[in-house]
Amino acid sequence: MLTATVGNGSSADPSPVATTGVPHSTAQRWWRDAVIYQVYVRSFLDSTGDGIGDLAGVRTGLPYLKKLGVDGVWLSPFYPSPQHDHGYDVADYCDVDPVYGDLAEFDGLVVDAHRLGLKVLLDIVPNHCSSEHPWFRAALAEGSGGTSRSLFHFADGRGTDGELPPNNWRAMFGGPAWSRVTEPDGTPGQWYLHMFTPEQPDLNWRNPVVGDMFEKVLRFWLDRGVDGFRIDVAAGLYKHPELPDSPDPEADERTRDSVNPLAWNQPEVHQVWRDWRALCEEYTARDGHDRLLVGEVSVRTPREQAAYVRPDELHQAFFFHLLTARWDIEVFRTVISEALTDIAETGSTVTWVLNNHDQVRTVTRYATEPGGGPGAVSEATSGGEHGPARARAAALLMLALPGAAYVYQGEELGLPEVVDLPDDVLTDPIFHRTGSRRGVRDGCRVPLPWSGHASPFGFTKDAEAARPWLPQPEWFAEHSTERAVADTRSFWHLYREGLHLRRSLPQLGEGTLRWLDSPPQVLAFVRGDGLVCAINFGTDPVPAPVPGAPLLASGDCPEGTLPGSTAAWWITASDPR
Ligand code: ISL
Repeated sequence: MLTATVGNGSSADPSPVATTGVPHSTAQRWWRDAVIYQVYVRSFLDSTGDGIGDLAGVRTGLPYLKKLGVDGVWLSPFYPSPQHDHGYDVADYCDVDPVYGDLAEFDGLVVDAHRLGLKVLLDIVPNHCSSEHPWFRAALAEGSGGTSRSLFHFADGRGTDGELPPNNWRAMFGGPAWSRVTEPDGTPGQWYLHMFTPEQPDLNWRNPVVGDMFEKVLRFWLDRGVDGFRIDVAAGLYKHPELPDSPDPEADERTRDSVNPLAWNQPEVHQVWRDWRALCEEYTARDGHDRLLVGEVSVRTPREQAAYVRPDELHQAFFFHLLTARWDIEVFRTVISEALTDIAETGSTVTWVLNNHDQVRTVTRYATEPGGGPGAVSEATSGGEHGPARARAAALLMLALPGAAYVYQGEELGLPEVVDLPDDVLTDPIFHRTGSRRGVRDGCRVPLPWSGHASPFGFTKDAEAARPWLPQPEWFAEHSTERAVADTRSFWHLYREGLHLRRSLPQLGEGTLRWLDSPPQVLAFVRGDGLVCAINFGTDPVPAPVPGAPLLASGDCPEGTLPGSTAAWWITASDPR
């Protein structure tokens, strides 16, 4: 219900204005405040009964997503791949893995999506390919000195017989970032660089052939009608040209090298994004519709991230600082303020994200805080007392912030992380390479529950089907889409209502945000002329900042109050302070 209520808010002076500085989006610049739904294809919907989701399943689910109210989908990699990292190890960038369908199915998906008014984004993986890619196979076959080796980072080892890796870099998924090959004559040979698993050799972007290949790949998919790309590891690609030792390869976590300043965030990478942006503009010039580049840019600060979304580079970069923020009002306030200052200065909009296929789901993450970040989830916790309420509140906050947002499949169902998958079903290379469950990502990738009371919960098409590729717990029944859609108090209805209000209210989407003075546990701001959003990080109720019933709330708000772990939106005709 759209209830216009009048109120005077709290009494102190407002904080300074933060603004995105550009007018509300147009059809061309649709991405600036779009909400995109991340489809992890493998776990969305299985049409063939092999226990693995596929493109035909995605097609079937499109009307559901339309009803939810998102603007488009980002499809996780479905290219031919040996699946060592579930498709982030690409063997052929211009085809569909038979597990997921074929090109005709893909073309049908694009047609269906566009008919429904949904954009389609693909996941492109330019930092590395699969060790099964023809280039890497050729590099192995040609031996030391072969031209294909220059497409990757091959180097002689250190030590008397080259038995030591060329430098001390660590892989993101555990172990050294180098593996030694056996040369065609059977002798131990050179080493090659892989910042993730050995099955994902890093490409050498200093060789122009690599960039030329990716230009063809982008054109291949743009010509098939896609609306843009999510770019994997967009702060990667270039390494320090001399591949020297990292000053402190284990400064971050024991198994991750994400802070190695020589492996990431090299200045040369920005030219790639300028070239890709120019290519997108070429397509925009043809029909007036922007193609979107959204980067997975994992860098330390919002300011560093801003460099990737300069006007001639990527359109968007996921703002992971919100996703990694613990449930703490000051952390949230700082993260949001920095985003609005640093990213808005570039003329882009902030791209908010709370969940994705690499992270512990919010319902579980927030349940375990304060005290632990995404890597510190107790196995005993699966939602907890506060998790769902906090996750609902965070969702409403995210949808009220200026800019774009991404929703990860299952987020709209309030799906908790599956924290107790037995070791023998875990598929994540992080588990197999580190021997530890820390940071393991299977728990957020369990196939979605659609209907019914028992696994496969409608994920696979019939009872004869193979079991889902990861086991679904019994309690998934409580989170099926069928139940969620039928229950007006579900997460699903909260997301749906929030998404629909974003469309209908001019204050939401792009625009300004002005902080309001508020009680110590409450973050409150006003959007445009009179949409107030407040979120109570505490456990006790506080007086609502605006009298009258909220327009939308993440939980019950007894008259005039905002309970703990709750967010709400109000429309007010008076100037809130
Ligand atoms: O996830 C991260 C931190 O927790 C990021 O630092 C990092 O960017 C991430 O590991 C990279 O992820 C992406 O590339 C991987 C793939 O396994 C992930 O699923 C993908 O999102 C390798 O392609």
